[in-house]
Amino acid sequence: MALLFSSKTDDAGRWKTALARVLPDLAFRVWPDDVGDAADIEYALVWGPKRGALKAFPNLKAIFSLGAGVDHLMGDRDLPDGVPVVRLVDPALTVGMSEYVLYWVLHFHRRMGDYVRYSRKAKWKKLPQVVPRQRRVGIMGLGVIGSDAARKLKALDFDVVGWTRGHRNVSGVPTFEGRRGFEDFLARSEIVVCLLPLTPETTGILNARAFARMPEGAVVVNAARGGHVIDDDLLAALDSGHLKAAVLDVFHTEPLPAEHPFWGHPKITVTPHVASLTVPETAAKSIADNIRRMRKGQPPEPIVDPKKGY
Ligand code: NDP
Ligand code: OXD
Repeated sequence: MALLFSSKTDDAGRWKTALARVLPDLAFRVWPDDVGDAADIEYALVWGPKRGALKAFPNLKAIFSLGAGVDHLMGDRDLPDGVPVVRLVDPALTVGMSEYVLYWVLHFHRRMGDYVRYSRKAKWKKLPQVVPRQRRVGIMGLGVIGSDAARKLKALDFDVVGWTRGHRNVSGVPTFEGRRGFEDFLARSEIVVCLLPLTPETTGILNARAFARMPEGAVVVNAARGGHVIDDDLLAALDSGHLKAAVLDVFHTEPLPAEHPFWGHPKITVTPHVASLTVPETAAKSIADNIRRMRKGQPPEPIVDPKKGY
């Protein structure tokens, strides 16, 4: 009985130690050099595995994503049939994402960027202060992460709403649903935070039309996936003055290429896909809990719906 680890970016050694602490009887193998007997592999823990590679394991019971997002897997048409793909839900990952969202919402709400600029010029200038109840924040995606961020913004008294596919009940957070709700959602949101999964439906959703619907001076924070944004449309919306600023953690190509116009753009802040990092020492518990569930004959959770892509 073994787990196969495959990732170019996550630390195999740290994961091995973290999993050994919570599941000492589980053998840890690493793709591609330490796979051992393919028949031993029951679980895969992966980030962007080589396409088709997971088909080689006849006894594979579950594919665990090393992150909350599963777009790195869903593009693989050669995933083994009938093996569930399981998203990572780790409270520490969620908290990190909410920290990132709250940090940037507070930054723009309190106009800290302006004060940093004034400070550099030795300029003593007070700006009008808006109460959070009058600051309209819109969260795209009220899943595990979006609902946590929305609840925390609500607790700070922001006027926060969410946008989802179907109805979601997040206490005190009104939701807009589906394509039709999207237009109204955008029109009322001064700070738009994208926390959607990347699927065929959400690819390119932050485009010229969406930016035009946002109110003049709106701010975009994308902590989801680079594929949600049409880069040229974002640049045009910022350069025309319609949007005030964008904070981007994720990109079509990562690392963001040195020549990309996002680097150094006066209205864009780039962070290197760090909105929240998967920490093996906490996330191992979620994997172990799911393996224990499966050993008892229960399904792991949450299983990705291949039709929805998340
Ligand atoms: P969930 O699957 O829990 O939630 C997804 C949410 O998006 C749901 O509310 C869902 O709606 C909504 N949604 C999906 N498709 C659509 C659509 N077509 N129209 C409207 N709403 C839609 O995901 P998580 O909250 O766990 O994670 C969200 C994403 O955050 C990940 O997929 C990943 O890309 C990103 N992420 C980024 C990190 C970083 O460091 N930058 C770290 C962790 C995650 P409904 O409720 O109706 O199903
Ligand atoms: C994730 C990520 O999906 O880190 O967890 O992007």
